[in-house]
Amino acid sequence: MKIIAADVVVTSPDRNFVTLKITTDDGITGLGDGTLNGRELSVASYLADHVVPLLIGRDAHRIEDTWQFLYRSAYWRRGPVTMAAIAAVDVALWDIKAKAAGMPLYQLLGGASRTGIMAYGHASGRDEQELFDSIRRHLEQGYRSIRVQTSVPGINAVYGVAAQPSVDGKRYDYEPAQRTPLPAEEDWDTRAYLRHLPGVFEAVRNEFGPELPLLHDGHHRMTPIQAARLGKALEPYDLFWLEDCTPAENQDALRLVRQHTTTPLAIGEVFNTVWDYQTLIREQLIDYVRSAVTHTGGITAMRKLLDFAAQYQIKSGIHGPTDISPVGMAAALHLDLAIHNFGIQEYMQHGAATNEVFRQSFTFEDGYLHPGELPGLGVELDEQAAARFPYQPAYLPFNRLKDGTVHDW
Ligand code: EZ4
Ligand code: CO
Repeated sequence: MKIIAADVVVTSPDRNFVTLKITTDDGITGLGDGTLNGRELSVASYLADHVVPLLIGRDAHRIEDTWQFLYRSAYWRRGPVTMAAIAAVDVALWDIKAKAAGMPLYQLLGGASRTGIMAYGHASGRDEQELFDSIRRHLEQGYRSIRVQTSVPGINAVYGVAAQPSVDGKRYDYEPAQRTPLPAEEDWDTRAYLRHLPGVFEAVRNEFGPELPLLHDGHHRMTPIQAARLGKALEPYDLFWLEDCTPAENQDALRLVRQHTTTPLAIGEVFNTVWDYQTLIREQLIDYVRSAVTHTGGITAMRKLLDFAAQYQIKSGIHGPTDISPVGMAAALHLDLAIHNFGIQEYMQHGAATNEVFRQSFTFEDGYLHPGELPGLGVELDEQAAARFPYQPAYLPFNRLKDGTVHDW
């Protein structure tokens, strides 16, 4: 089965997405997600200019060989653009192989290890009432696990807080990229955040009881000692995880955090290879791997990363914000269903225009996701609909401290 075409489709229904569509000589097509939020065109160019010409004529069945060829023949290794491009190819080839086999992809990964995939949603509020309301709405939608993000007195714009409910009044999710010509400037004050957050979790626990799994994302803003203090302060509220407490490219920093708190730690949404986790996994410094299939070299690389983590009782928490396309989400769901060390899956829900461009077979019922039973990934791209939504520049925001210093966002 030879690859005869590979097309890069950039579309912006509710936001920008980069999709690779591979076509084989027997007419099977496969889709891969290469969306890198705020840097979409770099991946599109990497694919169209440097990868597509290498794919034509290759045997579509040779997934491992193609992965190794793209990774090693580039000479320059790793990085989010390269690894997103490799992921797009890898996932499209898995889609093709599963369609050729007439099976949903999870069957090729070993079959289902569970009946459903526990998802968590993103609740947020500018004050306690708005936050409680957002949590209630997520519970009504069926979510059984909830990420809690809140405004902080003295800070104008905080990561993770949806400014207002969308017009349909149903979605409270936070969408960080903004269609602005320059990145929006936000502000930050770690001491104010550390003072405020434990009280918010105390209030949420008092209102919603001890059972509801609660998560929180620190979004890389603390020093190790600040993160240690927060983890300790949140222990009474029994978090499912504290995510990205420090900028974790310094893996050694997590030793200090780990020594001070039993709050479970999740890290890795900005990582792109297993090497980013080497110390974190080997020394058991984290509890959940947050990588996205889309940014970490696809199913082939994620499977190896999660198998490595499994030997250390570390579980999956695959990244699933709206900047992962429905194709990338479907890939995550097939993996989630198949692996033994599944932890939880982030799920924010895409908008109506995105769902029109990407027809999906996965379901969300009673808080559990399932990839469906269609052969392959179970996602179809409507290219005519995609063409109606051309690329629009959009950037993630950035942070400045009160004195004007740029801080981690
Ligand atoms: O800020 O995906 O846990 N989820 C997150 C996301 C990230 C965005 C960046 O593109 O931290 O909201
Ligand atoms: Co995060």
